[in-house]
Amino acid sequence: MTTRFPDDPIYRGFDAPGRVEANVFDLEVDGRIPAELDGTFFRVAPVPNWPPKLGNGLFFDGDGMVGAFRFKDGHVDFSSRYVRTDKFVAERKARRALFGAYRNPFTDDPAVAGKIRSTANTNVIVHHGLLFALKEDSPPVAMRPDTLETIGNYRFGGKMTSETFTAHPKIDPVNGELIAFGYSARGVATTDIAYYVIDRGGNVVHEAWLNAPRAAMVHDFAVTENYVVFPISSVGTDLERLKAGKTAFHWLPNVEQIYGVLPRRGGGKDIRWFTVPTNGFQGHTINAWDDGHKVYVDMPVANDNVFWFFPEDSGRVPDPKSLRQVLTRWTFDLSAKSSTPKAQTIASLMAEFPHIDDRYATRPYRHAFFGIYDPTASYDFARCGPPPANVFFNGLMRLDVMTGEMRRWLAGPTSGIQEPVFAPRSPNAPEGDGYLILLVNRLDELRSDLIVIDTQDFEHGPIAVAHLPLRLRNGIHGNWVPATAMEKHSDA
Ligand code: V55
Ligand code: FE
Repeated sequence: MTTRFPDDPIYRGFDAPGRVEANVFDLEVDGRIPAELDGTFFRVAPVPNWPPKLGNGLFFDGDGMVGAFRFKDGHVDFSSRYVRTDKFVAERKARRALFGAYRNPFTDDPAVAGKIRSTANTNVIVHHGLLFALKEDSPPVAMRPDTLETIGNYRFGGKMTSETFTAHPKIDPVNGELIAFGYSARGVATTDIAYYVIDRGGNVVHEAWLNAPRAAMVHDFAVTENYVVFPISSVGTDLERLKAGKTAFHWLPNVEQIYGVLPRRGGGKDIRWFTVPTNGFQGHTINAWDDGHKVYVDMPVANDNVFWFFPEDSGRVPDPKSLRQVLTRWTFDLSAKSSTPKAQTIASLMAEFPHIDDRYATRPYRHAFFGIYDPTASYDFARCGPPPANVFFNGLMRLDVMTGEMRRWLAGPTSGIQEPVFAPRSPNAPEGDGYLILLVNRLDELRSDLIVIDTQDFEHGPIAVAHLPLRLRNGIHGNWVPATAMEKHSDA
């Protein structure tokens, strides 16, 4: 059995699967790591352990490798571990891939039939003292935040019966609640959505079941003080295509955008569906809030299918140059009869991986941070070769959503960036006053650096560069977790 990955750009260059689990104590630093940063930047990347069972795979299907950067007293220590998912354990024993195509259990080896398929590769959060590695097709996988040791599949004391749990739950900064949902909650391609509110101690305190108008990907959602909003995407799925061994998802070219608005403690019958006649590709929620009657949701919406690896049935994928994205503010007016939300443009550009000052999550806010792709920025093809096929962002943006003011920083002609997270300067610092922490891909050296940017001196670039002696493949999501949020839990 060969262990060579296919000759496919998704497994080449910067995004070759590194598969290294590491401990690097006290990274070498140029500049100054702020001494007041006391906490951990957790992030997760898909890093496939095995060549794909069917000969080809997707970036989204790699095994989750969690990285932790611990900041303390002006120093930063790094460690990384694969999440020991059921998939990881079974495949390591077999020394080959047993799970088949992305999100398609019909393509699996019979030896793993019925097993939880989580790759745990999409996001990592800390709640009630546990670290959760998340994949939207499965329950969370709990880990110990201090050692990155895997505890196992987690169902909140058995109270979460959904088969799935989003990679984008939200934490209410006021009461510590974890607000979450699972789609395809009663199995692949079902329209069931399970909705959960989990208190700060990890207890399920509210549950509702909804029936979505179509079976489609629901990657992110929005939470306010009093409401939640589910964008039901135009990336559809169905059982027939799964059984036929086609890609699990495909772009639905001629459909409406759908958004479901539910009171935060509402039941299934309380959902109100809104539609937008023009199709769109919904990106990540920036933030959301409400004033009692109106619910506001800020998010990027693109004019066409961003997921080129899930083409529409005709085979068409848009030319990347034809993709246009608008940072949109939706207003859902619950006191009006109209079932179409109002759309306002905050800014028009390719900006994604939004992070805000989490102390303002679910409430009115002003500052947001993004990765951007600036097509006019210079790129050193001679030294770097083609940019990574999976993800390529070449700069950062700080956006004031009140005034529309944008400040940018470009990573330079030999670098790409990964998702930035925000850490406040101090617990009582004003909104957005603090640091951005992120990985920079050195595409010429095939090596990673961790950088820290002061948000008050944004265009200046890094105040600290922590050098890693290895390459960390493009990741998906991560979070800054202050040391105070890491208190021990009885399960851990
Ligand atoms: C996304 C990522 C995923 C996935 C579904 O960015 C959606 C969106 C890393 O895996 O499985
Ligand atoms: Fe995401």
